[in-house]
Amino acid sequence: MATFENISITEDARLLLEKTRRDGVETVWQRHDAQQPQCGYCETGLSCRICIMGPCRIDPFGEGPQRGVCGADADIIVARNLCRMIAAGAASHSDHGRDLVEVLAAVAAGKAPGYRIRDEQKLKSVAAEYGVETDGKDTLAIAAEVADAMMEDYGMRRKSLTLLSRAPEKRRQLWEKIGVTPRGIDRETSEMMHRTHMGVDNGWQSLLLQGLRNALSDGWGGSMIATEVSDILFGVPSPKATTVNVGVLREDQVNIVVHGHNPVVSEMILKACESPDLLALAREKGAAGINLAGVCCTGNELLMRHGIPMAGNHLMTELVLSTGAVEMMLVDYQCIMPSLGTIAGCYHTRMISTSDKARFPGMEHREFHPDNAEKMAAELVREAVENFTRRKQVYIPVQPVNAVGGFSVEAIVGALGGTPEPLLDAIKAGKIRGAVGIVGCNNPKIKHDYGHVTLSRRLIENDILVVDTGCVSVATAKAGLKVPEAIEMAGPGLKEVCGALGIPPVLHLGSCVDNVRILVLASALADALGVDISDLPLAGAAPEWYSEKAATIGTYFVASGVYTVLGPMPPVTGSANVVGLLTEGLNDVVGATFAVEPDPEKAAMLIRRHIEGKRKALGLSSVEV
Ligand code: BF8
Ligand code: SF4
Repeated sequence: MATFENISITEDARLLLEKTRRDGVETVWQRHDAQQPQCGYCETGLSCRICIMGPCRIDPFGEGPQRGVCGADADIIVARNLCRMIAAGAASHSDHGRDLVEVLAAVAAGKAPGYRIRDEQKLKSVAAEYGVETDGKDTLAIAAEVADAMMEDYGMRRKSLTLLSRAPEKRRQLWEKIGVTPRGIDRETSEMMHRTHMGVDNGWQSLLLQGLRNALSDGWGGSMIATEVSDILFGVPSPKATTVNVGVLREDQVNIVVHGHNPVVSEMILKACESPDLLALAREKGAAGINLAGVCCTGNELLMRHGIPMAGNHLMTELVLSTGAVEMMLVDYQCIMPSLGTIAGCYHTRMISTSDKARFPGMEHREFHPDNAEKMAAELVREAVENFTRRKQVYIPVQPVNAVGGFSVEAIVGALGGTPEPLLDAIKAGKIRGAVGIVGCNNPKIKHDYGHVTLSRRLIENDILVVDTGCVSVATAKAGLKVPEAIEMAGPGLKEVCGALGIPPVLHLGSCVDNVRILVLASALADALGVDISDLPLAGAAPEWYSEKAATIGTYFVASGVYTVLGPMPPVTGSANVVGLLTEGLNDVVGATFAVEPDPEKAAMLIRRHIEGKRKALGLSSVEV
């Protein structure tokens, strides 16, 4: 077992890890150790269990079998495995988007008490994009039609997804030319699963092209709908001050933590936490108030829109429970370790699962639906308050750190004075060299938060603006990079620009579905310059990714023209052909590639070199890296 210093760069993680050892609580890092050595066939993508003539494996050293029972070779098996990862990631985000569309439809039908249209302006602008007439119509009628039109995007009624219209013209033409224009959101995932069935698509290139189309159906479809409908129902984010790390839990208050992804649950919990009756009950029970905090992406959703404090990212979720300070944790879906119920069982914490599609051991299941959510949230918050008196010893070992979140594209453009021009001018003048979206998870294979924070620091030092989402955004906030004063850590040009605007050099764009905000921003910059996204001095990075969703995000970034550097190696090294296509060949197909570099110092060099290369090609000043 590595020392705590080697496990995480953050003080709260280290101190709480010690506590878990004292308490005899097992964490993700111990389980990761217990899994060593992990299967080399799976790691290289060379195992296949798609059918039961197998399972099969290909010997990477050329001595053992080179074909599966059906005859599939290494290229086919590796491509199929990667494509199924992409399909699973696209399905996850897009299904989350579908749940929001259902809430929007229920609101329109008057069947979702407690929810409402919080941003009519956004509803109207999205309606216009969907060709829904708004003049003289009432809000709920517009909402019903928008929900309906979005549902069509999920199926097979369209030749291409509606929101593709946001992509630069050149990009859309390219997608059309190479045959990856996504049609129905569900259709592409379904077709991906079909093609990877035994005996269907056995061209590793054609499989991977469908992988691109499937990922695009998430980025410009399911995830984009998730973000847009969340903005309509809960408001377009604007800059908000907040606090982060485990120190956001309060010793003197009832602590409720929301975990998962869909704001449909967490927004209702927030509402209940503000109820005067429940606050009075909390005081009766001896608590000074009710403190709601988030972890992971549903936490990001609340942080972006309401400044709700953030207790931690993916690898912190077990440790947050070990404080003994959490009265209740509510989860919906995605990235919720099935260990959490067991860990909560060592403390007084009540664990509640809320989604009809996600059950967990050691949790009580209390299902949320649009029609009962408001009532259910009030009941559960009441029960959390009542649980306060069962609390035993509490260990909250750190003070929270300040951060600013809430940078939607609308907010960024607003901060720039209403157009992206000032940002472009700064890029043209070389004050800002370019911008990088750092996204994704934590992974016990990588020192917790080290990749995110190191890469962000190196980029801002070199005048590269960083925008981040998901678990990255928690890491950089904890490291103090998300306050306006963090410009002191930036290079002179970025410092000057961010200083003048009063914004941090690392901007929080939201949850993982909100990666689409990066696509929208990139499109706005490309349009303003009259070029394609792949011409811009931009890059993406996922320094600590673990999930299928992150694989999909990386793929839609690359398919949209954004060079993307991954930290952990995806399971593809068993096929030199697949590796070659992903890291070189795609340049000729979509004008961008993947790179893999686990060392964030080296990843920063790769990205800087890429950005300077793009600057040069645009005729802008460039430096040798
Ligand atoms: O969607 S960054 S660990 S919490 S997958 Fe999960 Fe990864 Fe975090 Fe959010 Ni995204
Ligand atoms: Fe083996 Fe082919 Fe079946 Fe995969 S699909 S398990 S390679 S027989």
